[in-house]
Amino acid sequence: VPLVKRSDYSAPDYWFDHTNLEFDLDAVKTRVSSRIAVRRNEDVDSKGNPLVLNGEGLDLISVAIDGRVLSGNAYIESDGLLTIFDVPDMFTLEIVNDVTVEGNTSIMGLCASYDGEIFSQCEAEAFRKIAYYQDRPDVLSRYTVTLRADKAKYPILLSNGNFFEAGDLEDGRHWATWHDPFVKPCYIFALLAGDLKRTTETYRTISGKDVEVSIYASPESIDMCSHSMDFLLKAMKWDEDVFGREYDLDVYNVGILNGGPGAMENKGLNLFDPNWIVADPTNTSDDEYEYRKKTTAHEYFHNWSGDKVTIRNWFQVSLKEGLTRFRDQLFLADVTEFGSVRINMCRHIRNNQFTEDDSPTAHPIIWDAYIEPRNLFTNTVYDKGQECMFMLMWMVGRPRFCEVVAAFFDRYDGTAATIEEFLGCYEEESGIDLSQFRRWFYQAGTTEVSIATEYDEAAGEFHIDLAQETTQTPGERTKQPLHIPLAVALLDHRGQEMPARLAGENGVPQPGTRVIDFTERRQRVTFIGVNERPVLSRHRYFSAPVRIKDDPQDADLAHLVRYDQDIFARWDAGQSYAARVILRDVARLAEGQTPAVDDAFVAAFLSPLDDQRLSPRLRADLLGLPDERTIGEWMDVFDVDGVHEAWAFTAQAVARKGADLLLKAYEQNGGTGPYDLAPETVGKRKLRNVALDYLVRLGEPDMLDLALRQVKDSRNITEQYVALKILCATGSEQKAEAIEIYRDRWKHDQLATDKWYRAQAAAARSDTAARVEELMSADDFNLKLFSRCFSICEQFFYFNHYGVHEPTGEGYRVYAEQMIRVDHVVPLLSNWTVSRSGFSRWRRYDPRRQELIKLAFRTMRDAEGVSKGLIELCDKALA
Ligand code: DPP
Ligand code: ZN
Repeated sequence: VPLVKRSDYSAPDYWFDHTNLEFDLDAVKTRVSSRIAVRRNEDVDSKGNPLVLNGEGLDLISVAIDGRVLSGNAYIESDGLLTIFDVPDMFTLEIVNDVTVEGNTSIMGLCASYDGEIFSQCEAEAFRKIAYYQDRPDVLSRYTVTLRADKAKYPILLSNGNFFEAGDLEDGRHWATWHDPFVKPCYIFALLAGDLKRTTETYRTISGKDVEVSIYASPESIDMCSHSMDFLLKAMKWDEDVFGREYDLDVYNVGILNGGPGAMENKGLNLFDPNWIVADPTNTSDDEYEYRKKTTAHEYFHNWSGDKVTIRNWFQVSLKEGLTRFRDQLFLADVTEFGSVRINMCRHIRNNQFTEDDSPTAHPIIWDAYIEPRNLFTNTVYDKGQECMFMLMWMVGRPRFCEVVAAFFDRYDGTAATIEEFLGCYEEESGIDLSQFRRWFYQAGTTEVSIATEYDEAAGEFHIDLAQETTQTPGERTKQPLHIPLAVALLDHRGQEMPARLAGENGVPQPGTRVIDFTERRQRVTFIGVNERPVLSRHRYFSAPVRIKDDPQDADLAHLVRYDQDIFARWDAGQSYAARVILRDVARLAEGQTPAVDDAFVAAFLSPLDDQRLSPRLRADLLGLPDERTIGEWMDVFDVDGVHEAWAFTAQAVARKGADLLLKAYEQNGGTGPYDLAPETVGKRKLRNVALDYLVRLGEPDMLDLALRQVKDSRNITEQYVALKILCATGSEQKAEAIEIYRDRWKHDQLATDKWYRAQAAAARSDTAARVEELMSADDFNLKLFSRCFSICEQFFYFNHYGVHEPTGEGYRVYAEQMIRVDHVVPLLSNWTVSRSGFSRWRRYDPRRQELIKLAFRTMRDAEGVSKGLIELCDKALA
């Protein structure tokens, strides 16, 4: 399998100025006729070069140039390439081919959805499974698309751009033509044909243009789309307000299909699986609601960051994904709470991006080489890429950064751009030199920042000694120091921010956050005029995606947990403190001792619970213990069993000490009606559910009944689902009853039932693997129902660390067997799961687990008929 290298890039030999596509759609076999206006690229040495097109799994019918059908020796088709010789400098290329649609569940190329719609998914390199083309993002073309299909089966015919014309044909067929006036790469081409219902709103843009915004969905789902429509309209307005981005087409269409491509930003025709967008208060939990709001907005924001300004090649994918995720995070922060958004992102990065950096697949944001471009959509590309955008924003302030981004969009509209071009634009607009900052994009690995402090009472000076070191990653020998913006503040004994000046600064000292430009391997920072020993609040608002290594006293951590005004730093102090306490117990257990309750920790950790200055949502966030996976990151060898036991012990200690307050929080924040989605109510529900989670850990029948009652009596899906999930983690009688009640109530509803699977797959128990196997192998479990299969795979193999790594080793066997089954049906999902679930870090576990994990990778790799992406991932993991 060929390796594609960044250094091998060269511009295409030919441009495609216009692309006309005609589809005779059919669920078995579809005929595609393309007519492309081709022009030789004068800027490269291409004279006399053949035209090379990608095409995979297609049945070629004919090739013609300027109306003349070519004979078989004018071209060669082999290994996924169609090479046409002796072409003129400018010509019309016409190709006819057939595509097999039937049985294509891969979510690549032309596919049939679970309910029978025909749709396309082309990112990253699947347009070549539809038509012969230069399938690369830097070939930009204007598209006209005509769809013909049976009118009764496919009354709706959609493609990119603006609707042009439609009409009827004989034999009960009809046609529709769409024209997209803006150039685009083929990976955001899309079509959709089906019997779908529609809901429409008119959006008036900032310049007064009316856009018809429509969502198309199945008759069962269409009434559940009003919230999605609302997200969309809010996102359109927000992008105008914050980045000055106006929508460009006359229509904006969204299609929702079961087994659709997750969420895909095709120009003017976004396609989704319901799990990523449908948000109805009856079946969508609060967390999902927020996630879908963010995803719906994300795909809309791609219209500028991805579609209008696209990427030169797949090495630049973070230019659209990192930037767009940055935009969706900023949007989410604006419509919820900034602190909470940062906490969630940090949690996600620690568990997923840092671990990716510490795996055999570690790579820089700008990759050097790849085999399967689908596997480039990583946590590093999205999340580290997004954090680079945040750092660039901290450096100039939000308003200025938004102007820089707007200038970039204006300058590169209609082109295939690079991250270098983005950084160059930033430098020009801001006057800041990014030569050192650039390393964030080209260097893999997580940077660890060590912090030591020293207070000189006599001199009134506070020194911070910083050192940075980046973890080793495969194939990179030396690591250069990065430019790290590190936000800090000094707190006094009352927890107030102290006024202080950095050595060398003049003027009146100001309290509040200071951003240190940390650029050397080692650097000393001195605050002057410090008249009492301060407590350092560091890494405020997660100002850089780095791991902090410091060793404050327990009392200082407790002080920060009680008082830090920066919500992220406050949360993080609680996380460090909790991890420290749990790790002490892990060590005790390893020596055969019993764990011990740390009263000072428990008291501090519970303090946010009755801090009335905090919103309920933030209180809930602060009360969350770092999960087992995160704790394990502090250990050289992950003691899975020790961490599991010590974690449960600490959670129980918090629950016991806080029982009264937790019960009060439970009672005072509950009883919310079914449809109230106001942020305050959502926050209250969150706090109530966190309280319930702790209370159930007490193991008392009363508390288990409380959870069971919540499943039974609550009229709110979030409350029902979370209580079910909490009970599933127990070995109680109430669990079985809750499982029955929930299933019976929701059996008619797909998305609510998906959560029935999730709740069970989430249980951090040693019998969960067996349950997951039972659920996935049951007759009524259809691997093609994407939202369901995704729900269980994500929840179990990705989130449930203990569930898969439990001591018997069954988890690994189930992992390998189910991934192979999934790979045969939807390789996209198996690749996604395997690339994210962290098993490639098998070296972090004990020798017995190492052997079992390696066996799982070998089993998957050697299984018959598995995808090349899965083989690539297994080979990398075993290397
Ligand atoms: N659908 C994915 C996203 O928007 C890939 N483009 O992030
Ligand atoms: Zn995206």
